Amino acid sequence: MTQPPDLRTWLEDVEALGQLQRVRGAHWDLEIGALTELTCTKLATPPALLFEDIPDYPPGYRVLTNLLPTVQRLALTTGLPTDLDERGFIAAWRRRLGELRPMDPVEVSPDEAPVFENRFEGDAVDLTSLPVPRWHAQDGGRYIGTANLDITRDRENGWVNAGTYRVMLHDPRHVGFFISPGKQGRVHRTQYFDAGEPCPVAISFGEDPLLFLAATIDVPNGVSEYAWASGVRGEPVRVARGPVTGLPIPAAAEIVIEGEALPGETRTEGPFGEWTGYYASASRPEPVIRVKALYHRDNPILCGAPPFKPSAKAERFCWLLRSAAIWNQVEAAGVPDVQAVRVHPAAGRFFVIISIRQRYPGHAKQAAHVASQCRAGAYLGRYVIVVDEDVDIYDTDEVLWALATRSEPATDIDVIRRAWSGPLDPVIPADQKGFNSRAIVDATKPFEWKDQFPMVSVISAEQRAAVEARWSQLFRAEGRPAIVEAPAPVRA
Ligand SMILES: Cc1cc2nc3c(=O)[nH]c(=O)nc-3n(C[C@H](O)[C@H](O)[C@H](O)COP(=O)(O)O)c2cc1C
Ligand SMILES: [Mn+2]
Repeated sequence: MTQPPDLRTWLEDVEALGQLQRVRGAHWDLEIGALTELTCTKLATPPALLFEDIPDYPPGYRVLTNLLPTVQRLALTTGLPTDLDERGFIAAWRRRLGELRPMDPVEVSPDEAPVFENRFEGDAVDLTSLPVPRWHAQDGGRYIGTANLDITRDRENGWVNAGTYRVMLHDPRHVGFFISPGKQGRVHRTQYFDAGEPCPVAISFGEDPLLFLAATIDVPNGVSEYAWASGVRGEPVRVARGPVTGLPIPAAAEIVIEGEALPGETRTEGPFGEWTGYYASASRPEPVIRVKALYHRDNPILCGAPPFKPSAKAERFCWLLRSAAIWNQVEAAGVPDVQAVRVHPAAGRFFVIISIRQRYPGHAKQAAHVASQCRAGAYLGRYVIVVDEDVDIYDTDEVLWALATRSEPATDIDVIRRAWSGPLDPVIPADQKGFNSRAIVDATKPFEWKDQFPMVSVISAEQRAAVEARWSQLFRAEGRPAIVEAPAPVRA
């Protein structure tokens, strides 16, 4: 029987792709974080980094970072062909999302669950036994959870959510977790706290990257990320029942904790270098988890996805997946003729571009407002730019050209006020966080006179091909002759 997919089978596949880099001897205190940021930023194809022999820890205890910054690894993880480029991936993923049918995970017995290879309960729990990195220099502590699943259950109807919400180490048996208002795990936690009850939580810190990916994007309300990931794979994910909370945990997770958060019990969380490129949420009192049990595989691998400024590309997978999700949701809302959607990689959620073929008055406005407020686009957005179909939205220069020449600020910018933001928004002052505003910019040709809009002056594809062929000497990168002459006419 082939081995069920987990992080270790994924690593074998990534190694076969030639995208795994082992690193020995890097320190958990800032060095692993710095190597992660710099490889992501500087290398065209950042490899997954598997840190071994981490000082102060047993040699087999490892940290894995840079899981998904390449389209190939994203395709591998989602079961799509690995030769797709960015556009091809978005198109293929959009189709997969459209067809996706969630499927129940399968529960396996504890002895079939490698996560229980090592078990610690009560006083025996020591989270400092794991090589938890300090990722960025100004972080308020060591963050064990950056590529994790925070697993909770709806107190009223029992559905299970798994979201990636960061987890900070307070001491060997306590962690803090930060969930932005509005996220599904936050709603679950609040249900227990409102009832004056402890909220049971299980957290996995190293798992099949398909589960991690599911936990970072907007799986619909009421749908468990386990069911969603099972649907993506077309095969049920294997879960085991957590002995303390009864919550399902990934059976082959590398590291899992179980515990509870008590209403009213908080400790200072943060600051933490966030995906916006800032420490915007600073530090605040946040709920604490009293950890009652720790399980891990032999030679566990702690996964890390520390965020950096968006241009570092560490969260590129999020922008690609989100582009496809917004596109599908705009179409599902009934907006026709959407040509493309792009969450811009330099700014992430803050900057969304959408191109349409205008069919009727108001079409552009409709597309942009829906893109700004659909589930995948609503949280922490800022600008939505809508352009015509002749503008290539993968070329930022083209987008800025359209913005500069087809929008008239006095009439083409709408502002939506009091939209869904949160503590991470850098430009909102600390005492006003929660809401922000959105600019919806219509950079399409005005519908009423679009057919009379000034003609675009650009060489046609036919003329360009003909001229480039006839004058090929002139377009050589190197070795251009001193004088380029028209070639002799071809005689019949
Ligand atoms: C690497 C990474 C770290 C994240 N950390 C947090 C976090 O600390 N808190 C938070 O509220 N959302 C965080 N997010 C965003 C959520 O994971 C995302 O909004 C997800 O959809 C939440 O799950 P939910 O839809 O089940 O609420 C993070 C995303 C990524 C990719
Ligand atoms: Mn969810």
